[in-house]
Amino acid sequence: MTIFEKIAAREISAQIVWEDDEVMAFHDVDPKAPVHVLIVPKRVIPRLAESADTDQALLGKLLLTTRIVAEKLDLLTSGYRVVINNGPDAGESVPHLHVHVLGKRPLTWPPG
Ligand code: DGP
Repeated sequence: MTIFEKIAAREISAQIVWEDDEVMAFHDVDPKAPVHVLIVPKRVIPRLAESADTDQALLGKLLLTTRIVAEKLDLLTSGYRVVINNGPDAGESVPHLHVHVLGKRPLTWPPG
């Protein structure tokens, strides 16, 4: 099981922001901004590069869930960044696809 599957199974605790039968959103344990939430599909896709055409609806759902998180955590006006790290050069550390939502501070561009 991945760490995020264990969170979904309540074997590891997390501060959950949103959940339904397909996805869950919870606060990152090592936040890089005042708001740093991860959105994770309950069905494991290891990373974006290993997604398939049949994952289209679930991938769309992950992006649509960013709006729910932004509404819940008051990011709609101030703005927020959505990030997916894929593979070593991007710093991916958990092999279970996840979308980062970062906000509540100005974020520099380009990212490091
Ligand atoms: P990435 O580098 O894109 O693979 O991001 C993985 C993120 O997962 C990283 O920001 C830290 C977070 N993380 C790792 N383990 C846990 C955990 O047990 N609980 C929570 N809430 N977040 C975790």
